[in-house]
Amino acid sequence: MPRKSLTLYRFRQSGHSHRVELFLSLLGLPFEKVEVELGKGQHKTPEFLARNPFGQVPVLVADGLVLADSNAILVYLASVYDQDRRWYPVDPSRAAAVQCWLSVAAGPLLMGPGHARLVGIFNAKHDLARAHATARQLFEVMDAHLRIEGGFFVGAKPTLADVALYTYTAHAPEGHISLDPYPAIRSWLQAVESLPGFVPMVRTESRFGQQEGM
Ligand SMILES: N[C@@H](CCC(=O)N[C@@H](CS)C(=O)NCC(=O)O)C(=O)O
Repeated sequence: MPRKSLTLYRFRQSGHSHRVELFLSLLGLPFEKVEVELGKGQHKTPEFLARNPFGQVPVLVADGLVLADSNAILVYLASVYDQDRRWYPVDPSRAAAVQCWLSVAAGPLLMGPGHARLVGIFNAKHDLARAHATARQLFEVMDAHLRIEGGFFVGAKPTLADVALYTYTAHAPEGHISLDPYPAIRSWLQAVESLPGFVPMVRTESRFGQQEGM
């Protein structure tokens, strides 16, 4: 297995950053963390924009190779370090199923629970009602899928789908979204949290406070 020097540019409250940090940890890969202070605009400096013109975290530098976009980074890490391809299956139908959930993580998971959380913790100007409606629709689909599929999103073992979906689902209560109505999602969160190498993302105080069942 190639041993590269890995540097992760991240922000501690960024779920996209945590997604990558979680996978590095699940793979048992040592890496250096560089905190990018979004509040101070460090992601919009010429130096950072040279690494990612979108001015967003995370960015991973692997032996000089600069990679942006959390899901692209997950695919890269799985392709290089998981020789058995357990996390990103070679089988076309399973690979497509994983890719489908990566798209969900970049779409409704961000627009729903992700945006609601930004309202809760940073008072962001997103439409909260719309974010809540998106989250409700998404979590109903995810919960129903998990009831049929069993333990994880694509089969009985964890894949990149679970890594990509974990953080913004687990932190949905920070956006005033209860996970109480979704028992299959709650069991799945526990299953991810039980994986060897699991690391949590820091909980952030939300303007909605902590409520029962959240
Ligand atoms: N598609 C990107 C989205 C990354 C993203 O939205 N990062 C946020 C932090 S969670 C960010 O850097 N926001 C600052 C900005 O967009 O200016 C990914 O998956 O990495």
